[in-house]
Amino acid sequence: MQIRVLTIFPDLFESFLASTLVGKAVVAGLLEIELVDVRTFATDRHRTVDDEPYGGGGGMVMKAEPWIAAVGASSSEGAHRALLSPQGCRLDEAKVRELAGHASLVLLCGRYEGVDERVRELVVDEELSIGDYVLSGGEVPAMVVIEAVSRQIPGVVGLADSVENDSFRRGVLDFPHYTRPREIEGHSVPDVLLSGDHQAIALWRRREALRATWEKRPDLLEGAELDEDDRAFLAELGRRSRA
Ligand code: 9D3
Repeated sequence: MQIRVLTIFPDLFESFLASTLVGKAVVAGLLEIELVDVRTFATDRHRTVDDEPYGGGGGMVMKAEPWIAAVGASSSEGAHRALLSPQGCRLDEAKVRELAGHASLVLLCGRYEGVDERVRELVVDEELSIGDYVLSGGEVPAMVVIEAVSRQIPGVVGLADSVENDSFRRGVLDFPHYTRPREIEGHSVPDVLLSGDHQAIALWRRREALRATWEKRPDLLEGAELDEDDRAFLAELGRRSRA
């Protein structure tokens, strides 16, 4: 897979790429990432990338031409072009899998009050947001997209020393984790985890995962894959809470 990032702050990506699983995927040849500095596509003497908004108002708007030129120069035929923007479709695990299905992605990171609308009209296939809160630009959202999409590439998660957490695929949150020491300020590791009884541990983990989901994200249970035991346990939680 190939991802091109169009930004006026390519430096923001350096330590992200050097220090994370994404960087390992690049080194392993599973992923190719290209950073494109949009400012190099500005043609005037001062390499201007922003200008005042038509119609007035506060803030600056990113000029269309450098973006259109940057996409034209760096977009391989058939690449999927996504603009990170607060007006975008909210990113979730289903959207991440869809993005990972493209052989080539181009991520456009806007800044300032926004990007001239002609960029969206002419060279963008879709707009993506990472959630309903205000950030300063599309760079951090692009890192979110890159990290989530990379994990979908076969072999990438195996490069980490952790195993994949596919909780969102099944609609249930993760179970609680513990490591040494056994006790901290009166808070002990549950005995079952020290029992060596793998079946009992698996049952405990499943139930704690269900409990966490029920308490923290009950909305996820709607789409969760649940068996008869799961449903019985959730029904019991419900009865206990009403008692
Ligand atoms: C306070 C400015 N807002 C006026 C209503 C508009 C606005 C413009 C530009 C808000 C944020 C931004 C910059 N953000 C992004 O480019 C962005 C973003 C985000 O802010 N939140 C979640 N996902 C994304 S993706 C890109």
